[in-house]
Amino acid sequence: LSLRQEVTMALTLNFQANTCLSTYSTPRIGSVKALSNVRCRANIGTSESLVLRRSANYQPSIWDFDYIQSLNSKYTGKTWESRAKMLKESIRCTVFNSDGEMGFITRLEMIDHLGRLGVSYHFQEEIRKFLDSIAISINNPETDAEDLHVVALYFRVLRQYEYQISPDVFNCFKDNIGQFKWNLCKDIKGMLSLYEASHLAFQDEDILDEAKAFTLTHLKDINVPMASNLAKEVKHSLELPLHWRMLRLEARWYIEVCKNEGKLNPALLEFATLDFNMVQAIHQNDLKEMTRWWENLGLGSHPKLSFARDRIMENFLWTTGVIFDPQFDYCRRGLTKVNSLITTIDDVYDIYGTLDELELFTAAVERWDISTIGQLPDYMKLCFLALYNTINEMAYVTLKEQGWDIIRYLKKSWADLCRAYLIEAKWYNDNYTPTLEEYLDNAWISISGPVILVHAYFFLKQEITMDTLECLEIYPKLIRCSSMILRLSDDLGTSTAELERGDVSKSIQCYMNENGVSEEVARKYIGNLINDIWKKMNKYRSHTSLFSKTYVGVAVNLARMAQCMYQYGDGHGVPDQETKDRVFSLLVEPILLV
Ligand code: LA6
Ligand code: MN
Ligand code: MN
Ligand code: MN
Ligand code: MN
Repeated sequence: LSLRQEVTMALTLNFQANTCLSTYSTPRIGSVKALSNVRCRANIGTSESLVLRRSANYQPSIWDFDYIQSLNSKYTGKTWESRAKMLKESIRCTVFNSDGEMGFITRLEMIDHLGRLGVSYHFQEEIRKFLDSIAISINNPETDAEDLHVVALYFRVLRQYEYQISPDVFNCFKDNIGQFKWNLCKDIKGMLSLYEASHLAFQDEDILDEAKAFTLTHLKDINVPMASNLAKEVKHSLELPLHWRMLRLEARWYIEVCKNEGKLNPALLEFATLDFNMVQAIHQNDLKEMTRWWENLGLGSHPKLSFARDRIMENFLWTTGVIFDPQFDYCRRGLTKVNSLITTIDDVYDIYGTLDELELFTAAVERWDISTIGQLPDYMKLCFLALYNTINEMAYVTLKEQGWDIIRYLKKSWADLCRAYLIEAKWYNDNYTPTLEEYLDNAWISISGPVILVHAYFFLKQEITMDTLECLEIYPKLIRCSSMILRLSDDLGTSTAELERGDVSKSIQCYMNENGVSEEVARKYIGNLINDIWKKMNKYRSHTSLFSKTYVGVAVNLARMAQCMYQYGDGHGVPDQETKDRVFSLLVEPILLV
């Protein structure tokens, strides 16, 4: 043993014995063995001097490898496929047949139901055709322009599908002094629809801000007796509006609500249930393969990386929020790898690495040169080579299949991420609290949104153009907005624990420090900021011609997934609370077919 190794061992033992027994000793799900994962705070650095390193004391993965491999949905194969196909055709006939049997409003509502049930992706063409035909017809005699629910639904659905529609359609609900008419608040269904519609606002659409404030006030303290289903939907909306929700979780929730209430026709519910279960079976396959990849890579279990989060399940879960459609399995798998590398490397910068080491690592990523690896400490060699090999392999696939050499785009996104990480590490080291603006200028990059979204573009395997590459390289507004929502949501959910453990001041603390306000006030401010950024993103998603609808969907869904993951705290780092339930309902348990 070298002197250094001896010192390390002695220290490790000492710390294990005295100061830092892990608080976590959780059995893994599906496994009988309890893991006692002991972490140590002290270790030895690259120099001979003794380095005190922090520990996040993250708990180990709660998911057992063999358990994940044993997942085996029965919803695959010909029998289910042909049943689903039959149901789909019957729905197509009922909803979209051209003899106009189904009225305008019923059809509009049906399109909303299909979306919420998670099956509208089967009817994209039919939906477009119908919306094309109604996009100019709010004054159609068939429409009741006085019915708040109908107008709000019309507005929301058209905005969702990126049609042009002005919020002036709501003018008729105002009185002669420009306020929303008082008696509207008795119409709870209409108020709920207006509340949901208000989240599709662009900036400077004041009437929608007023609509949101108006409906929020009244929906919050409804004390008239309501049919229980409506009450349930109001509560659900107030927790998080539809437009901000992760699609798959919403689909499961809505299918179950409709079943309990006997709402919608049985064929539609059977189709939605079956489709959910069949998609889940596909996700299980992706998950199983990714878990094998992660186990093989060995970053999650390597003794030199025991400070880092081991979160393959959670990293995969993100991708089902970002893109769920069966055919995009390559994208889900690629993003799972990217997320896993990010999660490990983020812990290197935030927790374990010394400033000198972090400078070296950043330079290695910038140069993307394997010969720099010799200068890195062992734990960083592992991270660097895992990153380098994984990303190069992805670039190879694009080169092979599409003929584009994309290494420089991928590499740049990682270099930008590491530079942003390094800036935060220096701020922390200097005990410096930036202004909110200074912090956010860096933090939308350090949350890894740009890395995720640049890679996602290639993982979709759509046609690549030089224009798009040039745009991607400077991170278009769509990427910036999505990343910023990811950052702010993450700060709301994780910064309390981060500050306790020792980390750079996050948005909440920067704002508190800059304005001398309480945490509560700062949190509210950040919440409003998220709201503003959604408005910008709503605009860009309707106004980009460069990116496909699928890609725009990925960017918007990343923001939605962030709001889901951090809705109740740190859903990414803390695996055994809401996230565990969500994994079960999205990836493990099928919905009962009745
Ligand atoms: C969040 O951790 C984390 F690891 C992320 C990289 C968030 C989003 C990533 C995906 C999709 P943390 P920090 C895997 O809260 O240090 O530690 O930037 O991020 O606040
Ligand atoms: Mn580990
Ligand atoms: Mn972190
Ligand atoms: Mn970080
Ligand atoms: Mn965080």
